[in-house]
This record gives sequence, C-alpha cells and structure tokens, in this order.
Amino acid sequence: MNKLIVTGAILLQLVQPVLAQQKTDPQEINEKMQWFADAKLGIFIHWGIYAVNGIDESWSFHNRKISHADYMKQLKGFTAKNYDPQAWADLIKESGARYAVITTKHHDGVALWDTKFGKLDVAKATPAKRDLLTPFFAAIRKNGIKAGAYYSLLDWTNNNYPGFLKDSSRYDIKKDPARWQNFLDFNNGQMTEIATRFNPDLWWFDGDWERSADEWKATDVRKMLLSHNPKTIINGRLTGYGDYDTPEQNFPVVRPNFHWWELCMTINNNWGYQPQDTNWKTPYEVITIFADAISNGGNMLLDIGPKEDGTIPPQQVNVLKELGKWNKKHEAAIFSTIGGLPQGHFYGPTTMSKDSSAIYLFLAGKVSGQVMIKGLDNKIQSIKVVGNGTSLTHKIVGKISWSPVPGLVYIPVPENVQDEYMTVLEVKLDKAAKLYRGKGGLN
Ligand code: H79
Repeated sequence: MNKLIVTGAILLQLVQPVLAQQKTDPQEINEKMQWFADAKLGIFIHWGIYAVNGIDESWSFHNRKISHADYMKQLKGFTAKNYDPQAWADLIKESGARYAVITTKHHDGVALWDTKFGKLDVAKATPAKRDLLTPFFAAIRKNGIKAGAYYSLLDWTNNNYPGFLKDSSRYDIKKDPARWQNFLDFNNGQMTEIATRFNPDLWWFDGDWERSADEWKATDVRKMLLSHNPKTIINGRLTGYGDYDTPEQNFPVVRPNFHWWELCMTINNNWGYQPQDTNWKTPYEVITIFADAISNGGNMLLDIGPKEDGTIPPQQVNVLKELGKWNKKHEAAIFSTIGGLPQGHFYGPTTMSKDSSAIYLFLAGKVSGQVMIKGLDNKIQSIKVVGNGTSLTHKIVGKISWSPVPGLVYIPVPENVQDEYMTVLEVKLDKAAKLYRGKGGLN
C-alpha cells in the first residue's frame, strides 16, 4: 500500500482513548460506549432554585453576587407547578436527541429528589413538595431516550464541605480528615440513592476541580457506580476516572485526540433560566456547531434552562424543534455515523458510515456552484442529496494518469435542492474510503 494512502479503518485506529486512568478492557469499553458514540445529540437540563430569581446557578452566591441566605430564599419560590415531564420528554424526542442529562444536584447542594441525606431537597424545602426526578427518568425512558444524571461532587452549602465562598475555606481536610470523610459519606449516600432509584445510563460529574482524585476517592466512586450498573457511562469530570472528555462552551478547532468526547453548550449565554439573557443561538448556529462536533467524532450536549414552574421558554422550544426537523431529514448522515474526513479534504464538516464507504458532506450556508473533495482515491458510485433523494453528478478534475495523486471531485449543487439550514450530500464509494494525504507529486 502506498504509505500516503490511508483507509478509513486505519484512520479509526489512530484515534487513541486518552483518559489516562482507564484500565478497562478495550473491547468491553468499546461495547459499553457504543450507544453514546451513535447518539451524537444529548439535551442537558439545568433546573434548580436559581430559576426563581433568574441568577447564575450556584456561582452567584459563591462569587458573592448575592448572599447565601438570599440565594436560599429562592427555595420558597420554587413551585414546579406546571412541570410536565412527559412534555419535556416529547420535546427532547422531537429534537432528535438520543440522551438527556438532568441536574440532580448542582454546586448549591439542592437535590431535585427526596434524598434521605440532609434536608436540602425540593421535596422537603420547596413548595414543589415532591421528587421531580422519578417522573423525569420514567418519561425519558418511555420515549426510548437514555437518561443521565448530572451530579456536582462539590457542595458549597454543606457544612462538611471545605469550600464555600470564593477565596474562603471552612477547614483544612488534612487537619480534620474525619469531617471530610463525613462529607464523602454524604455524597456516597446520595450517589447510591441515585444509582438505586434512577439507575442512570450516564453520570455527568461536575465540580471535581476543587479536590484531587485521591481526595474524592475517585477510583472507589467509579467502582461503586459500576457495581450498580456495569454499563453506566461516566464523564471525564471524575478527576480523569471517567470514560469520555467534556469540553465546556469551547469549540475544538483540531480534532480532539480522545476517542469519545462531548461538547456541552448553552442555548443562550447561561445554563439555567435567566430572563434577561436573550442572546439565543439561532437554529442555524446550533446546527452548524452540531455538524462540526460530529465531524470531529464528538457529541453535542445542548443545554436548556426551564423556569422554576417547569415551563420551557418558547425560544428554547423553537431551537429544539428546528434542530429536530433538520435531524429527522438528515438522520442517515448523523446518527450511527463516525467522524469524517481529516481536515484538508473538504472545506466543511463531514461524517462517514461506519465502514467508511459513504461520506456525508455538510454544506454550510447557501451554496452556489460546485463543492470539491480533494485526495479521495475511490470510485464514486453515487451522490445524493440526503433527505431529498435527488442524484447529483460529479466531475473528476486534474487526474494525471501516471500519478498516485487522485483527481479533484467537483460536485455541482443546484439551488433548488438546498436545505434551509444545512444541505447534506451522501457520496457513496466503491469501497472503504482511501485517502491521499501527501504533499502532491510523488512524495
Ligand atoms: O453546570 C454548569 C456550570 O455551572 C458548571 N458546569 C456547567 C455544566 C461550571 N461552570 N464553570 N465551570 C463549571 C468550570 C469553572 C471553572 C472555573 Fe476555575 C472556576 C474557572 C475559574 C473558576 C476551576 C477553578 C478552574 C480554575 C479555577
């Protein structure tokens, strides 16, 4: 084989899982991660008492924008009175998402279920007066969607947790290890409740950065969660003892070199409901960001922030519905695909079928004229507009008979086949993609 030609299968092998502490058998972990790799889109839900005033979740008191006492007064205003978990699950289904992750407890320590550990939960301390998670997990699963639990390891309200306000500490855990152990027992108790009652398909930890893996006893936490459900997936924020990486609000430019990753992102500028924040991402922006994530082999976890009463603001509903329309039309190019061509072959996002014999080209904006693929050393069997079925022609340009360098593939895209957001083309190849990655000429 010419060393400058690589096949799709080889490209895949070059991607290394890098979450360093992973000791699981690679075959086993691949099987466990399969649904996540195929899922592509998740919906993140930040729901908590911070929606009452519409202020930053937990950070507002931590950063001294509001006193802790005033922050906690929001407990009295959290009603969940129009909460319709089935409507939430139906909207999430309509968005095309294959998984959903809900805040069971944020850094403020307010649990969304009736925990036996401590007094701070929505059943005991708010007018909502009930466990809000059981009906959520049930509705999500009824709709065939995987259900994940966000859980903040740190808890700035708990008196046995050292951190509280910015630049302050309650105590030094080295001087009082028993008090720290007390906190760990509390966390373990809550996590065991979540594991037993909701059996999450995925654990989304947050707030690990304040303590080390040793202090969190991260290996024990991992072991404990897997003993409840060996198939549960854990995000990387268990101080590295998770299964996948989680860039937050920051878009990778080069393809991340970890095997599984997920971009979590707000729908405006904030995680929770904040009425003054009207900086909504448009459906076009969300769709193009999503295409970019899956092109680079990742998922997107798109956040929504319901109001305290459980209603989802109409702008959020609109984005999820528009995204859902586009997902439905382009399903074949998105779900159960793998990351696409390495950069340089096509100026735009791409994905591939698992055997890499089909390449999907995502065309941002309105295209007028031709798009082009470089370095593709295959015969093209057909080109179709996804979700529309129109066949397109192509022309090979600049192929030199004696050279191993493939010609350029030019594809004219008529205006009348174009999607309102992002048109997708399916390029079917004779066999697995073979890519020329050289510098031109013979070397
Ligand atoms: O729940 C949402 C946010 O509230 C929470 N994660 C999402 C999903 C979150 N927000 N910020 N962060 C997590 C990370 C915060 C990082 C920082 Fe820092 C805190 C930057 C500066 C202070 C950690 C500590 C990094 C440097 C110091």
